[in-house]
Amino acid sequence: MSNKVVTNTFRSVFKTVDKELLRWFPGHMEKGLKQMQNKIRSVDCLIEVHDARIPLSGRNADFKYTVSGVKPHILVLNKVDLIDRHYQHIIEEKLKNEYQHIIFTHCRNQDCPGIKQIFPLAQKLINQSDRFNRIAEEDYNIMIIGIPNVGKSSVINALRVKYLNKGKATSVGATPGVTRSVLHKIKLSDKPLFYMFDTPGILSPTISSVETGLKLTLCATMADHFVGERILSDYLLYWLNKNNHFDYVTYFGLSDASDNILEVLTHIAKSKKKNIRLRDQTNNYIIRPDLDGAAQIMLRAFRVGNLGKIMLDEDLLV
Ligand SMILES: Nc1nc2c(ncn2[C@@H]2O[C@H](COP(=O)(O)OP(=O)(O)OP(=O)(O)O)[C@@H](O)[C@H]2O)c(=O)[nH]1
Ligand SMILES: [Mg+2]
Repeated sequence: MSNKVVTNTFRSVFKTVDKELLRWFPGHMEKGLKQMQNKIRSVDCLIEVHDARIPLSGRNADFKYTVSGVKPHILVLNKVDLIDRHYQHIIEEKLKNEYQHIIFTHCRNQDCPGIKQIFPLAQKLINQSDRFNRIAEEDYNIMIIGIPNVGKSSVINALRVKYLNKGKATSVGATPGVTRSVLHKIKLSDKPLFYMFDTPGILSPTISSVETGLKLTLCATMADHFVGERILSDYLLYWLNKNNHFDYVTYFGLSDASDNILEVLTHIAKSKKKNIRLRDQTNNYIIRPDLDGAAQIMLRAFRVGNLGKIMLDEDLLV
């Protein structure tokens, strides 16, 4: 936390975003969902992966009706390295009526205790279940579901390294929509014979509010251009100020906190020497701060944790 004295008064609501943001369901998601539904009969356990920075926002509530319901179901809240540890217990309490089994993971850490818990818990739950139509089958299938870019493929790779001692079996990437081929079947263990299905990220066809959409985009579950990088960085600034997270002041070398995104982006552009050349009315070149480039720097800093450990749903937990 910054030790700067913060004297400003900040915005209490965020305005300016188009409601179009709330309608987002590209064709590949609809197709992916249908293929997941067709496969559900051959699944013994569902592992829903979500981003620990938004444990309440943007989980696809429709999974309850479309793929979930009768199979054992584990919620994995991934990227726990990016939130303050004390939130884990608060999140568990908040979600305990919806999910009986919640595990927090950090996929880039092979010693992560959460990664070690997933497979034993899945086996225990499957053994306790009657496996419905699959009682005679000797192989066990786990389906990994969730919205885009939360780390579904990373969870699969981490489990595979742990139990099969084999490297990456499925592609991982920083932008949403990396896994497109539906139901890529990946072996997890030989005895007993376990497979995992990787699936593409499926967002809700309608996102409940503009702020939920903005939080989802800040966590890179939707591409930035749906909102626009400047608006997104403005929402980030609004959220940080409103919730008293002022690490950004020190990180970017600002003299004080500010609620004015143009002021902040101009400062970032100047300090990082990000400029663009434009022509003025007399056709001469003029140099201006590259505000879009600065917005990208600000968003990246948030996403890798340089602006502090931030749990974007903290305002919903109180
Ligand atoms: N900080 C952090 N980043 C992670 C973690 N797990 C995954 N990532 C990163 O998150 C991004 C998305 O990971 P993927 O495993 O591709 O996510 P996915 O859910 O399979 O994404 P889609 O297939 O696009 O839906 C990548 O840049 C990963 O390196 C984690 O525990 N902590
Ligand atoms: Mg993937």
